[in-house]
Amino acid sequence: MHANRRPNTANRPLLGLGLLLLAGCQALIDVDHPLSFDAGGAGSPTADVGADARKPPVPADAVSGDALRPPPPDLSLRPPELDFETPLLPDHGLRPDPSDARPPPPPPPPPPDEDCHDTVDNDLDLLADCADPDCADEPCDDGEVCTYDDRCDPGPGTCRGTTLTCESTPCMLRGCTGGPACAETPVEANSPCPDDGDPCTTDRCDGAGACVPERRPDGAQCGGELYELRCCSGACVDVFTDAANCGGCGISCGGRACVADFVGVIPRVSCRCQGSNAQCQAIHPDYTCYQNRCNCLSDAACGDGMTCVNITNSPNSCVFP
Ligand SMILES: [Ca+2]
Ligand SMILES: [Ca+2]
Ligand SMILES: [Ca+2]
Repeated sequence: MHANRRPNTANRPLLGLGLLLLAGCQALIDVDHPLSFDAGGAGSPTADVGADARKPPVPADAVSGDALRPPPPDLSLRPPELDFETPLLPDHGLRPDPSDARPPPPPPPPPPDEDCHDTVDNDLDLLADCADPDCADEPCDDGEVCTYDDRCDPGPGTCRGTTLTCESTPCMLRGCTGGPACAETPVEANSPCPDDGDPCTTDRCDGAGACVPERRPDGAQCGGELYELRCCSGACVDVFTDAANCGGCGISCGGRACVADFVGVIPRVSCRCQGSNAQCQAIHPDYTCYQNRCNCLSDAACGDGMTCVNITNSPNSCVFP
């Protein structure tokens, strides 16, 4: 008996695998061209392993830049516009008010002009007051009371004034005030001031600043302790010899001589006469002529302040006190 031969189904998978390998090999054989790019396509490289794969290859320089450019973005995918105005969180009153924003600090102010009187370098050029040329000829104070119109001298860069000399005199005190004029203070009236050299004047301040010579009275001594030197009408005369002021001021001898000597300590001085009372009475009626000298009979015959001294057995004499 023959057993039925049944198809060997156990080998069918192997058969299928073999067909599949064969088809794959055929495909490898057909792909004998490099990958080609479809320049007119969407730009993405494609491997055409079908009928187009047999087209001649496109030269590399025929591929434009556009072919390599990525596709334009899809604007429909753009994110939504950001909203910066709407707070993301409630501010609960803590959000700063734009009106409270602090303004930017102002630029620093420029340095001030130079003040020429404060010893400070105000304009920051390292030169202060008169040392700063900005202060040239500007008023200043040199600290000297005897200068005035003080101004900054741009040469040395110092403050200089015009010198004023204020000299005092015996009867006027003068002092500087810082101005162009001296202050003047008169010395009290009748204060002594220097002798003017005339012995018959007394020099006194007049109370208005001047030293005024004042004539001394007649008969005032003008020669120290010398009795005979006396002031008469402002002149210092020798009453022992001056025929116009013989023995006293104003006693004129009328052209005759004036004679003088001493009787003890008493000066005896009178005009000469020659036996005529009239010669002596020309001086004053209270005269006589005795022993050839005019003889006074009373003080009235003498000068102011003088005394007619009676001298025994001798002509009398007018005597200064
Ligand atoms: Ca200054
Ligand atoms: Ca300065
Ligand atoms: Ca001054």
